[in-house]
Amino acid sequence: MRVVFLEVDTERSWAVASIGPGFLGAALRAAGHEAALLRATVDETPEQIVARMVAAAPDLIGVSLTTRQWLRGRALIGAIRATHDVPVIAGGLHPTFSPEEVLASPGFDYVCLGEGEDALCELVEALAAGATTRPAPLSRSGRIANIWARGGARPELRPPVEPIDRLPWMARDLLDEQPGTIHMTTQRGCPFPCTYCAARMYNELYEGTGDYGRRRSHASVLAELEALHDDGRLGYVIFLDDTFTIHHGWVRELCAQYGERLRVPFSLHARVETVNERLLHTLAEAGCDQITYGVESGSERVRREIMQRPVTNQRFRDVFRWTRQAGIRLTANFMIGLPGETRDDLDQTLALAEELDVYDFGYFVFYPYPGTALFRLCQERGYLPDDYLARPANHRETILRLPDLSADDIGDYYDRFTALRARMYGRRDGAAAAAPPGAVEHVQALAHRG
Ligand code: B12
Ligand code: SF4
Repeated sequence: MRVVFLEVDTERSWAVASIGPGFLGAALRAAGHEAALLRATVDETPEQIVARMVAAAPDLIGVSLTTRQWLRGRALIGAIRATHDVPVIAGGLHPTFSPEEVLASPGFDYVCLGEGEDALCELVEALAAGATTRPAPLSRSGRIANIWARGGARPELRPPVEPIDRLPWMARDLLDEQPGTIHMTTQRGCPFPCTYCAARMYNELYEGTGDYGRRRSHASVLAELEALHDDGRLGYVIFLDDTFTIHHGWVRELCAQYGERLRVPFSLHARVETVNERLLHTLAEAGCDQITYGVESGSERVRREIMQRPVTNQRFRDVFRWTRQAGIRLTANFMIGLPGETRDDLDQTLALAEELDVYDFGYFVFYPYPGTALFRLCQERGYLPDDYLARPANHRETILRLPDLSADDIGDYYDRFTALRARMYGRRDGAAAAAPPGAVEHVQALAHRG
């Protein structure tokens, strides 16, 4: 069977395509099926995308959706299905935590909850074996774990893939990477409890079925990188893991071998609580040239009481100083407009952003992702409008009605962050001219979350 993954761009394509289909496509190919990618760029009309999709001749369309991609994804799938009778399955963070809403939308036959490699292969086998009516039947027993069919009941969840090394390496042609830049994931799951984060919700989803937190072996990660190196494709490595620096022993061992065998510059995401001076020097010696830290707020109260991130501002100052001293470039992320935040808190955030003086930073208006603790709080307190799923999750304007901050207040702070960033870009103009090609794009691709 031929599965075509639809990648739904919501902005100019400055980044890699969704990671999920990279893994899913590799699993499908290993099972003897075909996988292809169709990227719907922002300039294309639905008619153009429908025509390209029809030409791609899918037996099944797969679409990976974050909440930001949901609105356009829904419209495109609706347009495709209005003229083309091909089954559609959606997966990723948004369908996993809003499955009923996705299945209620025209054109969506199946939703995959959680990890998709084994589930999608099973669905494709069932469809290939002659399931003529959709969305059911699915298998001899009528059910496939993780796959929710429209009109059916919520499925069982299969345990997380174990060992994670058994998964084939990502199908890189489905990632749409810039030549020379390689995106790697070495782990799944994050152990921290941040209340705004959708990534950590996998831990709750999988509670009772197995531990979602897993990491690949050094041998697996290095073998993949070496294969890419031998192909002449390894110019820069972006580690996409939520928090790369959780287990120092694992990181030190990887750095020792990476530094010896590959020596290609790389970047990663970390939390300030998970690094120390020694680790930062080890990373720098192996080739790490950039780290993105989630700062999120300059108000210790907001981090402690609202975000469940009880870390002090002094820790940021210390870690940022050590990172600089190790010769690693710094990027950071901030959020604006959380429930319970005040203008005073946002003044503190702006002040800390200015003080930390990073190479680049991302600043995002808070959007409550379905499934998260803050989503539930916003719903319970009536901050969330009823039609929230029909509103864009663009991180530039708030969808909330908050008692302590108006939409205008939030817009005002967003503009002040924009001005701060413009001043910062102005200051570093000379430095940017001297930066290696592609470095600024790496920063933009990485400065995207907490
Ligand atoms: C790498 C990454 C990116 C990359 C790639 C994006 C991607 N979708 O893969 C880039 C840099 C492009 C990116 C950008 C953004 N990201 Co991002 N990103 C991540 C990150 C850190 C890791 C993703 C990853 O490596 N996944 C590994 C794969 C294997 O897991 P997976 O994606 O869940 O896929 C599995 C299953 O979900 C399922 N599945 C997935 N898709 C499909 C499709 C089908 C058909 C099926 C059957 C199954 C299936 O099977 C897969 C394999 O098991 C996650 C955090 C996280 N841990 O998920 C945030 C995360 C996905 N990003 C997030 C956000 C908010 C963004 C941005 C909006 C940030 C911003 N403010 O600008 C942008 C815009 C993204 C967009 N296009 O909408 C949020 C999304 C929350 C939500 N509910 O929408 C997350 C969860 C981070 C967070 N803190 O909450 N991001
Ligand atoms: S924000 Fe980062 S550290 Fe917090 S739970 Fe999410 S991925 Fe983990």
